[in-house]
Amino acid sequence: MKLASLLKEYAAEIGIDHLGISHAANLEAIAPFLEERRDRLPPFLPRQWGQSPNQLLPKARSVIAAAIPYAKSAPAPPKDLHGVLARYAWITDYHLVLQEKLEQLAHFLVQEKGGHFLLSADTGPIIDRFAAYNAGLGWYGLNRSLFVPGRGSWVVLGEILTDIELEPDPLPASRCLGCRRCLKACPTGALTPSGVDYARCISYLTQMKGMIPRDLRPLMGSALGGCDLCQEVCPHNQGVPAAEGGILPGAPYPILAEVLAMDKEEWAAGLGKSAVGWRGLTVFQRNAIIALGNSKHPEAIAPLAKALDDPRPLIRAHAVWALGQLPFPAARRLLNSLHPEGEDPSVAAELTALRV
Ligand code: B12
Ligand code: SF4
Ligand code: SF4
Repeated sequence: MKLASLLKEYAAEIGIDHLGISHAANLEAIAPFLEERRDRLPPFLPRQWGQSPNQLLPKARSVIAAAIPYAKSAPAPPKDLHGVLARYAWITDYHLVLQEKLEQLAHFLVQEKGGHFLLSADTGPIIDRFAAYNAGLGWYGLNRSLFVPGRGSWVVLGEILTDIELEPDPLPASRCLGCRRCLKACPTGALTPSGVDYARCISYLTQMKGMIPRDLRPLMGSALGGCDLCQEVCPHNQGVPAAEGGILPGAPYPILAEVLAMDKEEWAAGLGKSAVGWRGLTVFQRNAIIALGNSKHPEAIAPLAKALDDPRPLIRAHAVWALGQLPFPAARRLLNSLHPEGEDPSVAAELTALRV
């Protein structure tokens, strides 16, 4: 049996049902596209990101791409004021699972053939969707997601670059219907036919540090970590079978008041284990405050009043904004009792913005 077939057989044994192979040189085709939009890429990409395969690994020959499904059906939401997590954050951080499986695959190849390897998944230098597309795993949707037959876009991606020559898989045909449901579902206008403007994408906003731009906060709804809106509406994502494994306690609808009362230990033992955990509790609590403001609900006043006494200016500043969203005299009275003088500049700016 050919090495590529043996590898796929082994992959299925360790739970990777979607594995594809391409010539490493195929990745070069993305270079002009990236060059054209260098100044519009998100700030957190690694230094070597998008480099040519031969710069990443001498004599690179093949890319082995893997897709791991994570679809889950949503339970009923709780009655208390709650936020929403994107599906990839309902489970333990997928990076750990991918890394382990890619290491197993590389180990298998070392035993069969030797060779050199570079493993990459999300935080690595390879553009995962393009690698998966070239390896025949699936097609690009208009929402820029990579869709795998039978799994929709509810898959995470990772790959191995190697100097071993392996038989490539054929390119997939696109099954995107061009129905534009994904474009219409995007609340911020981040998604257009020419791509995703990361700076307006709710997924990015929930992960960025610091102050969220004021005009975008109302558009975030109750998003606490990630955004699935342009995937949820896609016909290819309906009726996808649930992947193995349970969901983390607190997911997918964390209670907002509980999020604000959480300490670092509770975070680390629970939702901090998910793929949105890397940004830390403060960013997550900032998002919960925005969700409380967007709820326009009287029960949001009490947790927000407490947040006004928080030692972290980021939390106080967003709490001022969130209280300003609540159309109740009690919220107005609280805000009127505050003064910009002597406050952190970020908090003072929010108070001033309310009063002009
Ligand atoms: C930066 C980043 C983000 C940024 C920017 C997203 C973006 N679209 O650029 C932010 C934080 C907003 C983000 C959000 C999300 N992300 Co993200 N993200 C990445 C990261 C690190 C790089 C993505 C990237 O390449 N951006 C650069 C630009 C250039 O990409 P693009 O505009 O989409 O361009 C693509 C196409 O135009 C196409 N293309 C261009 N020319 C050509 C030519 C041909 C012939 C073809 C076929 C294609 C093609 O290729 C380009 C590269 O893929 C990857 C991991 C990685 N290392 O690759 C994960 C990754 C793309 N993210 C992932 C996920 C799950 C998400 C979210 C769904 C998370 C969530 N639920 O909130 C959202 C989805 C938002 C969306 N609609 O894309 C998964 C995607 C899995 C999948 N099935 O597609 C990845 C692959 C992580 C992983 N390892 O699984 N993400
Ligand atoms: S993830 Fe959300 S905000 Fe980002 S492009 Fe999709 S729908 Fe728009
Ligand atoms: S919603 Fe329609 S246009 Fe968007 S990715 Fe899915 S099939 Fe394509």
